[in-house]
Amino acid sequence: MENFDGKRFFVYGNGLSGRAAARAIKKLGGKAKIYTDIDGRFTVPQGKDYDGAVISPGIRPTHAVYEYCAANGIKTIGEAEIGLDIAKSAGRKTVCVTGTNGKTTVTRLIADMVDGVACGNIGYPVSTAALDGSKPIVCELSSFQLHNANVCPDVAVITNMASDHADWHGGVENYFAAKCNIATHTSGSLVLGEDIPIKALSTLNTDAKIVWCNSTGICDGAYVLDGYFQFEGNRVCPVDYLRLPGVHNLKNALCAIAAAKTLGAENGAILKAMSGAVPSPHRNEEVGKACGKLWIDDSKGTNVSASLAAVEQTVGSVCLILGGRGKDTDFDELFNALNDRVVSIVAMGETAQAVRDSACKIKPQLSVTVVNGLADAVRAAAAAEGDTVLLSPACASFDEFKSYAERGDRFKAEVRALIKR
Ligand code: UMA
Repeated sequence: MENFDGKRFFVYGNGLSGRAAARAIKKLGGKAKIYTDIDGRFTVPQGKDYDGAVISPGIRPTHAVYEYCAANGIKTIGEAEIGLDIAKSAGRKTVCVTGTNGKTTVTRLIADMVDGVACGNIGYPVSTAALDGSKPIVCELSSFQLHNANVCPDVAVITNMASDHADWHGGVENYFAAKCNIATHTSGSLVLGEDIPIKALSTLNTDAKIVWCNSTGICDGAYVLDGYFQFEGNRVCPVDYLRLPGVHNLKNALCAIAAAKTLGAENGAILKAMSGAVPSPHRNEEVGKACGKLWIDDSKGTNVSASLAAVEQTVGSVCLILGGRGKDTDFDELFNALNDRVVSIVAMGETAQAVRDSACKIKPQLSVTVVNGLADAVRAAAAAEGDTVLLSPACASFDEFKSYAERGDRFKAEVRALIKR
C-alpha cells in the first residue's frame, strides 16, 4: 500500500472523488491540498516538492495537469486505487466492475450477493467506502477511473465492451485499453462477460484466472442450462428468479454470479439478490401512457450499444428520441443495426444534424424530426408515429443537462404533464 505518512500530495478536482481522496490521504498521515481549474484554466499547484498527485476521473488525459506532473516527475494515483489499497490492507475482499453497459446493475447485484458495499462510479467514492466500513468492497470503475490506475482486486469483472467515450480517450482503442487495465495488476480472477469483441481485448495483459460467462451453453464459469443459472457444473438457482427483464440483464446476472461464486457466496444469498433486484432508474423505466403511447425513460442509454439494447426491450412500433452531446458517436453503426420496429426518430441536441444525416443515408424510410432540446423532443414524439416513445439518446446529456439523471427526470416531468392534460 502507498505510504502517505508525512508525504505531500496535491489533488486536482474538487468534486466527490477529489474531496474523498484528500480526506483519505490526511487520515493516512499525509498532506493534501486541493486544486481545480479556475475560469476553465489550469491552476498551477504551489510549491514543487510533491510526492504525488491524485487527478479526478473527469479530467481528460490531455489536460495540462498531466503535462505538469510529467514535467515535474510527479507520479499520479487514482482515488479508487487509494480506496482499494485501504480495503485490502484491512483484509477486506475487493471486486472491481467495469464494462460499457451493465456496470451499475452488476455492481449492485454482486454487492447484494456477497453482503458487500457498492461504491465507485455510482457516486460513492471507493476511499470513503473503504474508510467508513468493514464489508467487502464492490466498486464500479469507469474507463476514466481506470486509464491511469493500478488496481489489483481479488475479482475483476468486464461486463461487455462496445464503442464509447472515444472522444475523451483519444480513440476507441484507448478506451478498450483503459477497461482492460482493470486486470493488469491482479493475480486473482477476471470475469469476462460474453459480449466482448476480441479486438477489445488486444491489450489485455493479466495473470488472473479467467472465469467465462455464457447465456447459451456450457462454459468454464457461469452459464445457463436447463432453466438454471449454473456455475462450474453446479446449479445455482432457477433463471426465473431474476427480477430484471431482458437478455442483457440475464448476461449481467451471469457476470454477477461468476464474481460472487468466485468469492464463495452461498446459493441462498445469490437467489435473494436476484429476486430482490430492481431496475436502475432511467434504465428502460416505464413512465406511463399519454397521447395513446407508452413512454419509456432510458436516459442512461448514452452509447450506441445501450440504445440498441433498449430498443430490443420494447414491443410494437417505436419512436426513438436520439441525440445530445456526442462522444465521437458512430450513428451509422446504430442505424445499420436498428430494429425495423423503429418507425420514427426525433433528433435533439448538439448531434441532431448528425443523427438526421445518418438516418437519411442508412434508413431513408424513417421519418426524422429535428428539434432543439428535450421539451421540444417530447412534443414532437407525441405527434410522431409509434406505439412506444423511447428516450434512449445514445449520447451524453451535457449539452443540456448536468447528468443523464437530470435529463431523465426532466423527460418524466414533461411526460407526466402530458398525462395530466
Ligand atoms: N475539473 C477541473 N477540470 C476539468 C474537469 C473537472 O478542474 O477539466 C474539476 C471540477 O471543477 C470539479 C471536479 O474536477 O471540481 C469534478 O471532478 P470529476 O468530474 O472527476 O467529478 P467527481 O465529482 O469527482 O465525480 C467522479 C466521477 N465523475 C466523472 O467521472 C466525470 C463520478 O462519476 C463518480 O461517481 C465519482 O467520481 C465518485 O467515484 C459520474 C460520471 O458521470 C457519475 N461518470 C461517467 C459515466 O458514468 O459515464 C464516467
